[in-house]
Amino acid sequence: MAAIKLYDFPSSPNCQRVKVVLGEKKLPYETIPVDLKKGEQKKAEHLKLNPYGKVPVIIDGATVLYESLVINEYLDEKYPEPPLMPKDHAKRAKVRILTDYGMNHVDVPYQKIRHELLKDEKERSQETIDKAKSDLKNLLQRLEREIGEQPYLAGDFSLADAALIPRFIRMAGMGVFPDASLPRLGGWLQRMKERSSVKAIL
Ligand SMILES: N[C@@H](CCC(=O)N[C@@H](CS)C(=O)NCC(=O)O)C(=O)O
Repeated sequence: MAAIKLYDFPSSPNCQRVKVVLGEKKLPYETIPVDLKKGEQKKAEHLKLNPYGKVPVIIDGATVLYESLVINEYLDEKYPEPPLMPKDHAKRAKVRILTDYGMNHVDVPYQKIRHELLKDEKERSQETIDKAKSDLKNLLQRLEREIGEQPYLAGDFSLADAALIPRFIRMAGMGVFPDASLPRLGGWLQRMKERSSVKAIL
């Protein structure tokens, strides 16, 4: 079996979530670097693979795919061992709801913090950062409740955990974790960091 090709930029969270799934499934893959800083993702050659001009892209035999969440669902369906989605339909839907929540519903404060931290230190507004962090922590309470006493977001390790871990690693870097109001998510983050698929992206 030819190795899957992954068009990659190492610090890209969108590429990292695909690498977590490749790692969980122990699928061999070859990375093809795309230098986002040089704009290689907008070159005609890359646009033929991904019309959005972004990474990740995977090539698996004759199949070319982009969009990290779609890639991960494809990998789970094509390479079912170990399964990263529950069998039960309602639980599968729940994995998608948690993924959507962690990707989209917490995005505004998350991006606000990122945006501020990208500025020169003297141009940053600490007030904006503090407010966005507080909003983000409030939104994360939903996931804190969802995980409850379970080891992973939807029970067993699933595509929801793979989808959200790159973002949570960044949140920890922003000082959102550890936080006394989010002890279960803090525990989850630690458990995730112990998985070899996640260690590979740290
Ligand atoms: N929704 C896409 C987002 C992909 C994305 O935004 N990738 C970033 C890297 S993390 C990228 O290629 N940015 C370069 C650009 O937009 O020009 C996915 O999940 O794959």
